[in-house]
Amino acid sequence: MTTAPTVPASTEPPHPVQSWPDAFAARYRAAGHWRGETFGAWLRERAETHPDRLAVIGGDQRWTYAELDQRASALAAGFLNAGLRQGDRVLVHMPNMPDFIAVAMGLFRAGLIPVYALPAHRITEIGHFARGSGARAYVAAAAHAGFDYTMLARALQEHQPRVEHVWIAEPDAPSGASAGSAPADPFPRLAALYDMGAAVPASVSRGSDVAFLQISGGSTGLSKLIPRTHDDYIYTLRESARICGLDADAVFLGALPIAHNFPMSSPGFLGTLYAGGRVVLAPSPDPESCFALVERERVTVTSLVPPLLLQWLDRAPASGRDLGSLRAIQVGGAKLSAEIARRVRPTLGATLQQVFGMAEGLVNYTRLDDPDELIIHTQGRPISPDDEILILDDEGRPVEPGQAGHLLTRGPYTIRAYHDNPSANARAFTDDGYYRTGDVVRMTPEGYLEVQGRAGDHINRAGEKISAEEIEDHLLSHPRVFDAAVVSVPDEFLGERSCAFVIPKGARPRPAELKRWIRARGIADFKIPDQILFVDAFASTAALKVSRKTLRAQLRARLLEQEPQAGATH
Ligand code: OOB
Repeated sequence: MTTAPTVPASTEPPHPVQSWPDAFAARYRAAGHWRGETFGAWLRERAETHPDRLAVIGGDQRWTYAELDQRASALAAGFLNAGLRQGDRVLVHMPNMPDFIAVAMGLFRAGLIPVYALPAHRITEIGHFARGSGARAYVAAAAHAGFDYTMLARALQEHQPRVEHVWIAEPDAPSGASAGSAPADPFPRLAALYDMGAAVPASVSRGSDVAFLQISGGSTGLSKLIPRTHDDYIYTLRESARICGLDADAVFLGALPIAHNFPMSSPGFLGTLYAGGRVVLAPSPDPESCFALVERERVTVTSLVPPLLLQWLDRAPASGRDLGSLRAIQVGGAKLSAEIARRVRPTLGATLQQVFGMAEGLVNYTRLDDPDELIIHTQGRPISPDDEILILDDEGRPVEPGQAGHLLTRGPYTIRAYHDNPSANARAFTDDGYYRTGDVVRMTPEGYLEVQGRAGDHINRAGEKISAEEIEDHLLSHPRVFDAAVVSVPDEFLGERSCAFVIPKGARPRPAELKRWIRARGIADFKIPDQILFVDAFASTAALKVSRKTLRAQLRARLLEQEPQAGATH
């Protein structure tokens, strides 16, 4: 007797979607926010209107709009020829290099979905994104800042066999040719795809399709994946470019890693290209290399996090560089102090623009012509008249005007759900679709937001978000750690740094050993605790009844009490 072969349950991971209730979608379309534009189509349109205008500059590459468009098409064809299918997810793990932009545009054109990782991410994070997104391919730079990404690619394929394809970009490889010496790894080179001239349509997507997955700052546990649609994201590009005064003469310097939502789209490199301007990519954000690029390329605008701004302010006067082309310096990602904000115009000769945004959506800007008072003291107001803002007390009631409370928001470019994550969605979104940002803010009489801090337990280290829980889990994996709690400590330079309280199990390990241990687990360097303190116990008798959140708050208070100077040391 024969039995029918058992069909394994489908293991196809879910396709990313993002949808707003019909009435909202209709409203956003009627208002002209969502226009059915797609990335692939607008790039082609720009390339046809001004083919010879410079679009992207980085390393020794200078690409016009026509060249960028051709490269996007060649990559789109190459990815599809290799066997990827429309809707497949592709991890993009690259520093600031022109290939990054060609890859993003090529994936859009092919209807493939980029998943953006930061250059600092390591195998643990990349594995998590690969699993969560069901990625079938990984595109990385060969090496950057002393790290070999081809090793990571090998480890990734070993652990995630679904990642069938890897392409490696060589920095400064001569265009259209593969790099000179034979690579030490088995992976195909991205540059080889540029040689395939196959014709592909400008776009195969609809405006309502998910264009890419961005990663969340990760306030609890590991980062979540954020599906953004062509319609919603292009709306932010169009409006951000307008609010920031970008046009065809704009020259944007990508100093922060452009995989991050801020330099990507607020207005970032995508907003600049959308406006027909020019993008200059800095390989590193350090002031000297950036100042040289500002002078050489006549940069008009850039985006920085507060600690980087501090370095720029310190080094600009003695740099001997002509920074006179700079019109606006955008600062965001973490709270900027008024003291520092005040120094921007006198020192850099440019208007400060504060930017308070999140990869989930909502972005606020101070406007370039706002009075100094608002530019220096607030984090701006929303992009859209249809951004809805709630500021609620702990019980969920609206606060009195001018009082601080929890910021919730919904609108034409704020997501309604994370990708494939019901438990996170239940926590992060209200029944009527508001996103709980986790930020505590107050609103000024002019309708501008002032960020007071975070309600949740994450550390905002120079704009890089670190989840306390994620690092505690890494510490707990060490055989000599009984318990651990990670808290944020104010830091003059970083804004916040991380401190891990550890209860040892038996003999106390050395802090350096614990740091090595965590690093060896393959996570981004910025997540390694800046400081490790050993304690015998966390709290007195009630310890078991204390929530992690309360515990972290107690430890933090204890630290600041014992070391009042903690806020002033590095
Ligand atoms: C940006 O995006 P994410 O997703 O890395 O982090 C979002 C969080 C916010 O919820 C807030 O806690 C913090 O970063 N944040 C700020 C801030 N800008 C962001 N806190 C105080 N002041 C600011 N100006 O960081 C991001 C995305 C788009 C544009 C700008 C920043």
